[in-house]
Amino acid sequence: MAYETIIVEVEDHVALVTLNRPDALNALNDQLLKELSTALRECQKNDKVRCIVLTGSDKAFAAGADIKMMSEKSFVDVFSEDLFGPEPDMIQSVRKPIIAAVGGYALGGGCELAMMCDFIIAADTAKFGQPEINLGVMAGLGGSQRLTRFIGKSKAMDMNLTGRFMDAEEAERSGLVSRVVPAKKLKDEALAAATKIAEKSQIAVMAVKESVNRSYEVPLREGLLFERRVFHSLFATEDQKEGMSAFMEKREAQFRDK
Ligand code: CO8
Repeated sequence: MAYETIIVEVEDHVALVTLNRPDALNALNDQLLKELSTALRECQKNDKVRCIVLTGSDKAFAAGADIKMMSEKSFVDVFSEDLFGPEPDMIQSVRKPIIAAVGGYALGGGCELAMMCDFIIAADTAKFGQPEINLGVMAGLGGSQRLTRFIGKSKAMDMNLTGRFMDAEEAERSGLVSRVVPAKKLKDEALAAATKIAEKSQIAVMAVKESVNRSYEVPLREGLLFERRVFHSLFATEDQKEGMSAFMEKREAQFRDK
């Protein structure tokens, strides 16, 4: 499918999805979110894709939801059309891992989109923020919920109430991002991480994603039981036999996703 607001490239089992509205610093509008959710659905169906990297430009991962698109809307408009309701649900339902590679601004909906991914690799130029308060509104895609779970109440309140930006170093220290890399290496580092994931058993990879995400939904006791049962179930796979045999035979495992 031809897209206008994103670019999708598939190579070596990794899909690189690049947000591409440079004139608006990749601000999220209806078209971009629809194209993104369609592309991710295609990646989910495509057997050649084993991991996904979502990125933006050097200047901006995404500077938020499109303010120009929203400015004239009323409550009735946004409530009736359920503005930005369905697409995030679609992104959440992708079972293959999605790495956000964030350089420059990740603000408002941009920060929230990055948090919908499975983990964030940040360039040293990255700036995260929930500045919706400056527009007389508030976060609407996870900035008051996911961010609070990721970095804790105090910092989430600070960011959402003052609208201040957090640089990459603080974001790593606070647990928002998994690692910080030089801006020039951002794409390569994210693709290398994705390639490494693509080499694993995809059954185990999906099990990991489901299990870690579960930890945000259920109490610890339930989560631990879920984890243990999923761990047990992986013993029904050929990949478990192959992985453990390969270790004992001191060779690389050849996973077949079975
Ligand atoms: N929406 C639309 N256009 C934007 C946005 C945006 N969020 N951000 C930047 N742009 C546009 C600018 O208008 C400008 O376009 P033009 O040249 O036509 O005037 C172009 O991108 C370049 O931007 P700047 O000239 O402002 O670039 P600077 O380098 O001076 O500043 C900033 C960069 C700091 C990123 C600045 O652009 C900025 O503050 N942007 C807005 C950030 C923001 O407030 N984001 C939050 C938006 S609201 C939101 O995300 C809510 C999400 C939840 C929705 C949930 C619904 C259920």
